[in-house]
Amino acid sequence: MNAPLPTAMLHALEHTDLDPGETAEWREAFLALVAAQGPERARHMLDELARLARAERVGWQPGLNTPYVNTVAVQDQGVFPGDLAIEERLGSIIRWNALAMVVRANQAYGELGGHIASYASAADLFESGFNHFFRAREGLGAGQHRGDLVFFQPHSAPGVYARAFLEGRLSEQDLMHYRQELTAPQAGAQGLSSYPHPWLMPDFWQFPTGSMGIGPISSIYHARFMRYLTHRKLLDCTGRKVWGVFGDGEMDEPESTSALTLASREGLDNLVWVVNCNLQRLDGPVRGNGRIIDELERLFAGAGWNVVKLVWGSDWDGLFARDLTGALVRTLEATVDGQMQTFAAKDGRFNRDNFFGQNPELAALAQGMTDEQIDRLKRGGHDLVKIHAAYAAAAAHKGQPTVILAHTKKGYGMGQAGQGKMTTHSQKKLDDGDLIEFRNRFNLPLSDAQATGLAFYKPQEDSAEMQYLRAHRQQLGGYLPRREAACDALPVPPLASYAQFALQAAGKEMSTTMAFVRMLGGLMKDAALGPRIVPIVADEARTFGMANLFKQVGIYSSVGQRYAPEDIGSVLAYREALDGQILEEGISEAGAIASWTAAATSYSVHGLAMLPFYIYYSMFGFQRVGDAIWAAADQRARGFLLGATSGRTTLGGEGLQHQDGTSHLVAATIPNCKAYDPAFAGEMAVIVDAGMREMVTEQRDVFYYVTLMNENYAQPDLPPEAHEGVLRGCYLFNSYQRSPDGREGPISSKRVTLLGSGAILTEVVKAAELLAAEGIAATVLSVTSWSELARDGQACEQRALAGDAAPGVPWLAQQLAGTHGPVIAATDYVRAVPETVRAFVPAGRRYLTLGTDGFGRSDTRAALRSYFGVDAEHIARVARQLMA
Ligand SMILES: Cc1ncc(C[n+]2csc(CCOP(=O)(O)OP(=O)(O)O)c2C)c(N)n1
Ligand SMILES: [Mg+2]
Repeated sequence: MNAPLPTAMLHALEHTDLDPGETAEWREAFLALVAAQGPERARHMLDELARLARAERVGWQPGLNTPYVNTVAVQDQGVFPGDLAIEERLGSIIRWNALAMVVRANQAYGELGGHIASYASAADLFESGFNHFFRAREGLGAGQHRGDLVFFQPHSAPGVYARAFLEGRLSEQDLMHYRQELTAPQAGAQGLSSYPHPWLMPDFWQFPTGSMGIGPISSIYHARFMRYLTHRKLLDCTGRKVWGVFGDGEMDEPESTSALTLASREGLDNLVWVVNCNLQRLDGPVRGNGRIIDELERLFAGAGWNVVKLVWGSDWDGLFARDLTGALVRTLEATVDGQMQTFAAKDGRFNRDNFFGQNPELAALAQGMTDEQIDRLKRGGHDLVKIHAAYAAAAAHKGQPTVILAHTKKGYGMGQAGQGKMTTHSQKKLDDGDLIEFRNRFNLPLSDAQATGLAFYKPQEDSAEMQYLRAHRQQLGGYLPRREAACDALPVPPLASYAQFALQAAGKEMSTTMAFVRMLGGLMKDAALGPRIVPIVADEARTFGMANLFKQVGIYSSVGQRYAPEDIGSVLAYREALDGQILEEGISEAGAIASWTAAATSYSVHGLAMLPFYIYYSMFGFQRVGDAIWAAADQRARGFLLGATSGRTTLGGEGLQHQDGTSHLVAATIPNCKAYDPAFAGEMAVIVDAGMREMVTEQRDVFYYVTLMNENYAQPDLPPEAHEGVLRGCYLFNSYQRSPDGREGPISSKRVTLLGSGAILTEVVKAAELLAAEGIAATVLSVTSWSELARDGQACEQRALAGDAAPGVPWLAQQLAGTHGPVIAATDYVRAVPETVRAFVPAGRRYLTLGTDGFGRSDTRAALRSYFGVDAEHIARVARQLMA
């Protein structure tokens, strides 16, 4: 969608030319064609020439870069629909309050931190969106807009607070408690979180972006999930957009760019990214020796995105128009970002001498301008008119996602104190002179005393500014960001209706993975809940025996299935469909978890509760994408993560990089994650049932992590009285005692208690049988969740410390109360997992943990369990030693 460039710019792009005369003839012919027959014919001719060039193998490749100028040509800009003067005044006020908020916090407490320079560069990009594009949710009723999704650059949060202050959504007291969430309530204020954190500000922030890279990938999968909802006819999301403002430095995160081709492949024209190209990151230039805008243009264009470059402000239009020799474009194209940053950091005089002074043509261009005017030449991302034109082009673009590459200055307007300075990212102190200069720079109606005193400024309610701000937000559906949680509560079918086979397994052999997949198949048939289930896999459905679901519910594809699958006649046929239910994400755990997050937060983002089950190799979860799970927790996700083929010895031959011995350790560190390691299908069924109720019926902001095994073994019945224990973390599984002659005998004086979880519970049971045969009575507790046991124990402890007269007895202690002897705990995870409950083992009882510390390796399960010391033999030996 590149607009024609003035002829002069074409001159600028000339290469070394062996026959300029001939070149001129070709050029004239082409220009004549454009003039006479228009761009369509010209494009046709170029296509034809390109085809010929390829056929003749001349080795020509089309470049992906366009000239270093705005994509939207001046003549295509359209009329700016706002009041520029008012918007600029509003922008200045918001800039000021954002700055004042950060400087104040740091004057009071130097340790609080915060950022000024990022928002200073992004302010106009945000404000254009707020005034003209970002739609808020009107409501959940028919015909009401459910709102755009807006991802904000995290360290620009002060600007979003400053706007909410003008909107009357935050008070001056709130602004004074930026980054002071604990102290704020004492002053009757709301603390403002450092970055967008829905966990900390659940009525405000929707999307956590504080960890670079997670916002970008998340925005793509949210946009795709909206398509999924629409195609499955669950919710019509047409007309809603996902906007994301991200940093140019942030684009270096692998997550940022890893799903670009998914966005274009899916034709996500509901997605617009604005990359704030202030040319700097924290330490220095993003690409000092190159140009980040060029690099990103090639990357995004190559990935199939619509690229809109927003490089220069309106006051450059005249310069380009007067530049008949192309010197300006040529010079800009020869200027690397490190140098551009220096130009940003210096004054008008310096720029006249060192930029425009580079050659006589440029010097002539600058002749009519004062140093002040040169200093104020705006980059595209600071010009509200140009920004509006770029956003409008992006919003109207069909068939592709759009990225707007917005050229800005980091620390814009911070003058000597920070604009374009290497250290500007962390600048949060401004002296009186700097503050006065900033006030002057943005014409703020503040006295010297108010400026140096960092007074917040809010125009009168009846002022033109406030009326403008309110009217524009009203037109766009209300204020934003605003997180909501209202959604429909979903009924969960009775457990027996889909899991009877697991509860009364009667010794049938199966793995917990098989049981889970069978249950999932049953649940998806439930008329109410079924359609809301979102099964997600990262190219491992066959590994987990889920291929039957392909045919049953289909794999989501935005284009249906355009081929006859090889296995078309089979009951397991690979069926893709527009209304397919399974999200098959391919080999991208980062993508799959982003997808899961989109589904798991649908209740809030769309007002429609969905229930995702993402099943994956447990090793590639918390270890591989732990930070993304942490962000999902922040976003108050509700759904199931199923860590399949779990355990360090149970996966068998797969070895060091596949065998997970730690995921439960990490899961335990996430406050709203409930993690379970059930041994049996019945336990798993009870956990899934409770989880569904808690999340979609009671609507609590928790998510469940359940590990599943691929080992087949006999599945016992689960008695109803065990259900509570399963959910609380452990229950009495069985007691084993025999007299030496092999008959059931009286209680031996030698007694031991064994705790086991997951696949190792079967080893524990075998150990108990071995011990019983030797006259040592063994009681076995099945531990379904170490972390729930630990949390419960800690809660009792906390209550006791707080002076509660009835703090309660930890569940583990209660369960151990009727048992005897030393306690031995064994798991397929590192010892640190069972160590987390040590404090809640009754006093005087020896507690010994067995686990799988060290690197995994390949061998049979038996050999691995022997090696790590978690097999029945080893457990029994340890018990004997403790008896002796
Ligand atoms: C995963 C991650 N790594 C590092 C950081 C620390 N960090 C915060 S902002 C920033 C620089 C951001 O630069 P850029 O994306 O260009 O944004 P700008 O401030 O320049 O607008 C860094 C390194 C982070 N927040 N997340
Ligand atoms: Mg940057």
